Amino acid sequence: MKAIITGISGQDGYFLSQLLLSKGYEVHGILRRNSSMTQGTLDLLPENIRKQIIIHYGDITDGNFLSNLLQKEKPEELYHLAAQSFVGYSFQNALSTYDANIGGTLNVCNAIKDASPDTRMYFAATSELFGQPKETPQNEMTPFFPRSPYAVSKLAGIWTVRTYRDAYKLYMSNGILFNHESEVRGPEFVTRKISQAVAKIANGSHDPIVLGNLSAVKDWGYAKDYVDGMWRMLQQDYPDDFVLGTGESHTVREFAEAAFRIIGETVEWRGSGINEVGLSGDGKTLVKVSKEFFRPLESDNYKADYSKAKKKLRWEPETKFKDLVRIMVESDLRKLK
Ligand code: F7E
Repeated sequence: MKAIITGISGQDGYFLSQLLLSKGYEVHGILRRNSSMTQGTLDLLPENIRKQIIIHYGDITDGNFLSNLLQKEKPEELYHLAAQSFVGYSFQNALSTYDANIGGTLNVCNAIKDASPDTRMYFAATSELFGQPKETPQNEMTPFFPRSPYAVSKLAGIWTVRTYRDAYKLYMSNGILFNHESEVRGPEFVTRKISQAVAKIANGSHDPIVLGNLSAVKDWGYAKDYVDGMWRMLQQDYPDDFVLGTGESHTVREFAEAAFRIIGETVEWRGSGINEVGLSGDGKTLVKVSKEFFRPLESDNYKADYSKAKKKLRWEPETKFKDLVRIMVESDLRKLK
């Protein structure tokens, strides 16, 4: 079996490439060349794994590149993970988010249609499509109501995939994934920002973590569990759309509390809104709030109903919230040793 992963240098590419290699796949990845030649999470893979991955340098915004690649490789599976995936940044640069996330997805769909119609495609959709959801928990039938340029781009993406699936009878499945995190998560996302800062504080730093909306409610799972769900989506008789999540909700405040608990600190919250602070038992400021990290619109109150995936894919998340936080903080503590 051969699979191509777009976005292989991101968090999910890190776990998915290892999963597919362990199943005996030939794994190909698309990587954008950059001047510093950094390779994202590929650099974090053990050498013996990394050298098994066949890299193609190119960009998903280049339709010809994708068509030529699919014409040549004709993979059984393609996992389209590449995206501008940081919601906060999408407010500052909507156009580049649309170019990568809408244009890129359209290019992948066209390349499959024209050059390799037997390729099964997974598209990384997102719980952000629900915006500020009208019902709890959210499942595949919950109405979409995007509240960021990122979510708007993914709305176009999911509907492009659905349209190509129906119009050209292609095997294309959408994964509506809730937040999934890990020890290789980018530091701009709140969970890794917290785990890195907590590890630094444990090592003597006096810098508090400066965060935005502490009350945002998300459904956080472990990315390693979710890539298994992606793979399962492509092993079905028919393409379909699936929600993956944990069914458990937590606030950013609770994530911070759980992370500090790993290093033996209990956070006491004082004040509210922009003036809220998290203090340690001996009165040290551990957490502060700044307007800088608030978004023009928030999208939260998330809680996944993943019963369809459980029934049809036999998928369930294995890692509990507390264990996820522990994995992340302990990994960042090890990095500082
Ligand atoms: O924010 C709040 C922020 O940036 C989580 C992406 O993978 O998951 C991810 O999107 C929450 C938000 O992830 C800070 O307002 C508070 O409510 O970690 P995040 P995200 O926006 O949920 C979805 C499913 C995706 O599809 C995306 O691609 O945390 N928050 N204080 C903060 N967020 C950040 N980044 N930094 C803060 O200081």
